[in-house]
Amino acid sequence: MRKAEIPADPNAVTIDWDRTALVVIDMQRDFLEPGGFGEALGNDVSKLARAVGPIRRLLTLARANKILVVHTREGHRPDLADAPPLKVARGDPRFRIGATGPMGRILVRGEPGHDIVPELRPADGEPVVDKPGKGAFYETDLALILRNRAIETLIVCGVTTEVCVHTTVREANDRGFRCLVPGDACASYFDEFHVVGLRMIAAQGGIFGFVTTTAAIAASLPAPT
Ligand code: TIU
Repeated sequence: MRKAEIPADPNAVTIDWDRTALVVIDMQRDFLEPGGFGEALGNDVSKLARAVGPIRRLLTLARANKILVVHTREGHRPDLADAPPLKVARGDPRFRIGATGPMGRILVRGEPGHDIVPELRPADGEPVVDKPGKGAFYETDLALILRNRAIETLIVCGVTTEVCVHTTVREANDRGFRCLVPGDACASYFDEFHVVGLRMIAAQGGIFGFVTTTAAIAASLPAPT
């Protein structure tokens, strides 16, 4: 047992690092770089870059302290058999899921755009969960991976705050996990959604999680040597 108290909104939480996982949501080129899914949806993808530095710091800390790291990627099979037709049909037909862009077919597994950005590349042995939806538990083996390690607390970071991070935190909360969200290690295409998304998590006594910072997490762990 490695207990720590992490300052958070609305209150500090006590966690056991041996039963905690860092879950990095969808830090994929398709969302962060021009020519992918995020831009196809009409977004300014440069707004997501600010989460990269804090997530790198969390990854370094987690790896140095032997904390489980799980990465997720949103995307679909090349035949799109797992892509709901209504999801595919949304938006400009030239830039839909499965259409070919500068980083390969948009939001399709195995394509360059589906990859995690190079700065945050998974280390050997870190599970990568491919998910067809916004939530990381929906039609994936994430719950099994976490249960096999007796995980009870998730530190959830990544993109975007109000879409895949939020959906995953809500799913995790309903499954009995305690969720800590370092706000600076999350990002959104919409400044106001990022702020309000974090407020929604912590409101009502932490209705489905606790909002903290990368610095607060770092302060509770031995620094990497
Ligand atoms: N569009 C948007 O904000 N997000 C997504 O489509 N997926 C994730 O959040 N990963």
